[in-house]
Amino acid sequence: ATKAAPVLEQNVLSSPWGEITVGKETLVDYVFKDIELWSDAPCVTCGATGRSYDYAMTKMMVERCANALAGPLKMAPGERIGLILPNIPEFVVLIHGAMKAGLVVTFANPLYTADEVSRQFKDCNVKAIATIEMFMPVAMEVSKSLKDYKGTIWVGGEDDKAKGVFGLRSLLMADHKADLPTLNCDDVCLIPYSSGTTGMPKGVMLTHKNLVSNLKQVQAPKMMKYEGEKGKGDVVLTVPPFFHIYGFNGIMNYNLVLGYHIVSIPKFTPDDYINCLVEYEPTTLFVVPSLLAFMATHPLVKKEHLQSVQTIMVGAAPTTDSMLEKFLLKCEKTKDQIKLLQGYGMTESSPVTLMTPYVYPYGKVGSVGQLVPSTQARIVSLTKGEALGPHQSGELLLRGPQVMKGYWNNEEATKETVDSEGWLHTGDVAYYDEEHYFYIVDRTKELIKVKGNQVSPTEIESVIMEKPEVADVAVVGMPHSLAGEVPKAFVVLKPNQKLTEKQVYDIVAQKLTKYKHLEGGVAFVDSIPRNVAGKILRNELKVLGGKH
Ligand code: 4UW
Repeated sequence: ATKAAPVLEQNVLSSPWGEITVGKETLVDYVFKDIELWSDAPCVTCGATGRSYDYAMTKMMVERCANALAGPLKMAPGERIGLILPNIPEFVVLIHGAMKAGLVVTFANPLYTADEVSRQFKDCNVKAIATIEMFMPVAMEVSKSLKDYKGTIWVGGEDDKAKGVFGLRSLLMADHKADLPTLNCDDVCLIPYSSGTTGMPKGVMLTHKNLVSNLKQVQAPKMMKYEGEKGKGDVVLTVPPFFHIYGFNGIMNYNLVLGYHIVSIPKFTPDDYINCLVEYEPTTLFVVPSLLAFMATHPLVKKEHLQSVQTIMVGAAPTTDSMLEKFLLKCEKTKDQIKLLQGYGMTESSPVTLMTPYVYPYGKVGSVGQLVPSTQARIVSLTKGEALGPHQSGELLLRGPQVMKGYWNNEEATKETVDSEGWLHTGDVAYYDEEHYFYIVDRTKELIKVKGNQVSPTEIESVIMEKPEVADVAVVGMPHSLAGEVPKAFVVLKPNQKLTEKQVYDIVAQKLTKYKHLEGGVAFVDSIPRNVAGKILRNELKVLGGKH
């Protein structure tokens, strides 16, 4: 079942799983297209509070939300709305409601500082924000920096007209009627932020067509078990955030299309997670490697907790064979009893491009899988740029209908990332074997991944550079057993200036969210190694970092 597809000219590989039909559906229509088949089945449940909506209720709330946004909030098609929300059932309502109203959604990690959110929301000119009580202070502060701001939606809160606050409940209860626009599948509907191969986080423009194509690709008949099993009543427990492309499209939308019951928790705690395993008996878990490591190694997680689990999908950062094996040992199950699937993707590709098929040979554990349908790949040499054959490592290039339209307001970065032939330059180093299974071995881009979260070294560097004592700085990712990587800073001080490691740590901790903090440490050096073009030689620093 896993025969490689023929190699095309110039070592271009195509998917062994065929093609999808790229259609004209909009994301919200596609996601709820089969809802009559399971309208009274549970759709999305908060694993911490038990709050739950069935499919019919969710769809009705989506429609009312769209009308409220176009009505009382006066949001016009194409305008941006920013979500500052953890994984709660209302996330589904707000994001699909906004898209149904023709709005473009951008989402931020709710644990971001006001500075971080503000930078993103200003960049794409957000005109309304939706959030929960805990993050209202951030939302109100950020809203002051936004032009033509139209209002804040408070999930779980009441109207406060004087402050421009709309309670979600009262918006939905009022059942407003507005003129909703006719949507075009080529319209941008989502702008998540990614640092790409270099620099600060940039808005990634994804269209309905990009996102729907990817949903079709990951449901490829033959590649996945799911053919003919729709609506079977799977229960999915997921922690990866809905405000990241993997959580939003790869998990939320994917499971909505299939009519599955999505259980999530707004904040990971071992107790809540284990309670969900026991109470909901999930058949599928969506995880990142650090969560897999938690289950495999934490003494609180017992094999009895994992008895209902049939499939685990892991991705967003590298995981190891030995961690996968440790997990199976913990469950006392074989790979035939629990399928460990891996996927690889990027925000810039909606996100999935490589995935292990549901059935694959044991020896391929550790691979991120094969090309999903309608996707092509090339591996090009890092030095000369020529296309390489099997078992040769080089930069991974990808092409398919899921590749972004471009970066928001940044033509230069777009051109550097998606070339004139449509190839997405991933900045990841990979190779493939004879059966066209891919293996990620390294990264040429600057990106640091902490527990699956993106960390842009440029962003941390720019915060440290604000200190007058600092002459130069570079941040790199250092390997870490649980988080995968953690950031470490190399700082050059100006002559006769003093800063302690703690002071540098604190500068970052004040401005940026927790997973961006310098857990890899701070080292003071005489100079930062750079090439002739002034580009930081990060690999040299990584080697040095282990010694400092
Ligand atoms: N192994 C090694 C991996 C892997 C990886 C990603 O934040 P972004 O832009 O996007 C993501 C997307 C994750 C994802 C997509 C689809 C999927 O099926 C799945 O797993 C089930 C996960 O994280 O970061 C993109 C970068 O993250 C690294 C890699 O460097 C990539 O360019 N990355 N997945 N399996 N590294």
